[in-house]
Amino acid sequence: MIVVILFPAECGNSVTGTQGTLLSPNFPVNYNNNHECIYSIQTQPGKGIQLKARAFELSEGDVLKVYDGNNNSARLLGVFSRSEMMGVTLNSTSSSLWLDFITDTENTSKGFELQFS
Ligand SMILES: [Ca+2]
Repeated sequence: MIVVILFPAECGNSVTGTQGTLLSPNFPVNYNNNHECIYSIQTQPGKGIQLKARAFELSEGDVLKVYDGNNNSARLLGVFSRSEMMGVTLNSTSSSLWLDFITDTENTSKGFELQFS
């Protein structure tokens, strides 16, 4: 059975399904300083995940790290700040993605809206 998650995950959530949306905390209102949010995505075994940003706006010093697996020791697919993830499509080789959103002590921005499928 395929479970489709239609509601967005919040900070620190994990989602299981073949498509969905991930939002930064408070999106589209600015995220907070000194945050670390972990998102994990799990799709069907044997299937990869494609991840794209519909919106991506981080302040310098705040980063989103994307790992190809189910923890942060998996292969790093990319580290993104400012608007660096706009126009980028990430493809996992595993059936999970692990995202680590880390904000520093000053300056916040709108954050991100990511779509996976
Ligand atoms: Ca910041």
